Amino acid sequence: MAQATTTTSADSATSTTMSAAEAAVVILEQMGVDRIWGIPGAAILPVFDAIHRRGNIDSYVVRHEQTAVFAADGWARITGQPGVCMVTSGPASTNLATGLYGALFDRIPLIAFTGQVNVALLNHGAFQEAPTPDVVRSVTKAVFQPHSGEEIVDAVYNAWRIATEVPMGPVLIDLPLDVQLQNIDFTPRQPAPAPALARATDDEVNRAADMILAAERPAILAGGGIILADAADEFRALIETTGLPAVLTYMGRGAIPADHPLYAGAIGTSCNTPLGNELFNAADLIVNLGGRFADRSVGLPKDLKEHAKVIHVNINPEMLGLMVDAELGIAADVKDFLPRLQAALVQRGKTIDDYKTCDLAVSFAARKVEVDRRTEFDSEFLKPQQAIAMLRTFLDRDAIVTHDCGVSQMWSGQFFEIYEPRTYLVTGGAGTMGWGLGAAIGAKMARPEAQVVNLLGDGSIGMALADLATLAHHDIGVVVCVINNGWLGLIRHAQDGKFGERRISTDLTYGDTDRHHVPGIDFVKTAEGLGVAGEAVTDAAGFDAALERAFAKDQPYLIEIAVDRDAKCSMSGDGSLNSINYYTE
Ligand SMILES: Cc1ncc(C[n+]2csc(CCOP(=O)(O)OP(=O)(O)O)c2C)c(N)n1
Ligand SMILES: [Mg+2]
Repeated sequence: MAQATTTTSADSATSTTMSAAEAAVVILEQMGVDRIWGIPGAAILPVFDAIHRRGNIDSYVVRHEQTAVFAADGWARITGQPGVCMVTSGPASTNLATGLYGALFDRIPLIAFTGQVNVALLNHGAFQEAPTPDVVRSVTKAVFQPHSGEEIVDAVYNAWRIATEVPMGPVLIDLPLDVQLQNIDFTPRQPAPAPALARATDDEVNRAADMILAAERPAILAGGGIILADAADEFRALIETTGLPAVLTYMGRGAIPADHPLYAGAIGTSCNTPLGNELFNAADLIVNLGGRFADRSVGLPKDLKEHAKVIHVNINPEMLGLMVDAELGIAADVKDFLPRLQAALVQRGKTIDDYKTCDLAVSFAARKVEVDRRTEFDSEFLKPQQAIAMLRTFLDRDAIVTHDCGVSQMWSGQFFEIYEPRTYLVTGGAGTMGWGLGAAIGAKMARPEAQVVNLLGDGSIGMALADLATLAHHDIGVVVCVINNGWLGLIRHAQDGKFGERRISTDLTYGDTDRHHVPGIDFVKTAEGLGVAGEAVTDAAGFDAALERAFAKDQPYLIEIAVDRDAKCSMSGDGSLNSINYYTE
């Protein structure tokens, strides 16, 4: 069990006697926490009660624990600060595991509090005892189970430090009930200053610049690290000064606006643009800035190594060499690295005017329209591709969209253009169905003035339906757009492609309905029953009108979009970037 060690220094603040539960809340307040998401239960009540008595933190009850951790995650993706969720022991704590896993994968800072049985009852099979630390150890950055009131104080300060230290991640604090109730003399501490981030040496920067100059067709690949490091401005400056074409990973969306002339597209086995993959495949040098070389981004590493050398810059040394062996791997903060690389290239006399890849980028930009995917169809049923493209046109540039997992999400990865950092919230590593609604709740609370949409499939909303009530209960103006194809569509695609169209357990339709051509759950009635207004649409004109009504005021709203059940999605057949079937129907 990770036990806390004190890493903060005491200041001159005076000590006060209070319960350890209250001390935990005081520390959260000190860190600027003003809201939490959770569901109380007997084993965590002292902390909830301290929140109530002190009155400085708003507690938002949700309808399933996983929504609490997803909301904390969404909050953190917008603010850059840890979101906080709080649940009880046993099944409530194990319900957090999926959310913690996704946050660790995507390096999102959050802090989860769980209740636990009294210390003396640990390992005795008491009611709702779960081995929470063991359950979550491999899906958190750290886990604490304090066995004294003083250790709770250490744990909360250390959890905050660990969650926010780059690479960030989720931390869980498991609080035995009796320990929460212990009275302690509490003295607030000054949080320890954040450690300096890893920095490239001058030699590394120079070697990177020299490799770029020696390449014939270098391309810059931006990953999610650019977003997490708030380095989009530095990234754009590098691109604009040098004329190097930029391709983005799925997590890197927003690093440069999609309508920027030097944005060459997105790579991926499914969430790509054709040009992005084409440029990536044409490059003889890939400079990966803040990405992981995830399999769904780059396809098969051996294909990449056949045509390109690699420079890989990532703050997390564990990412270097994990998927792809780089000729030059640098563990560094991209925000520091980018301007230094830019200066090194400019110093070598290379700018946008004379850079040889400039022509390449411009020719790609010119071809953008030519090879762009089709978004208008004259078909009997509305195509999901068209609906997603329409949604993009309707929304503000800085609207936030969250996704779950499925073929609808892949269509969004292909058709939903992103213009600003921290507006495209996706469960990149985990691909979690049921995630997007919770993430949208956290995001909307972090940016109340923004349009926030959870765009997802009918299977995915099925995993989060109860938390439509959370939108209604707390009046959170998230608009949920359900692409209803009546399938676990992505899996059906896989059955069609690889298992001879043997479609087992992927058809979600049942019963008879005259509402439209996708029988099954009536999502509008369900939403209304939970207190959220909504409407179902079946064609483009209807969808446009529904969007107008949904965004006419800041309100929770659900639009069920009944789409062509047979629409085909372009994606890779064998996991490589070279085998994508590009459908135009
Ligand atoms: C929690 C979870 N369970 C299972 C999966 C596997 N999975 C990926 S996509 C998918 C189907 C998604 O269906 P839907 O939300 O309707 O989206 P569609 O593919 O039809 O657009 C499934 C079952 C997953 N990603 N997450
Ligand atoms: Mg579906």
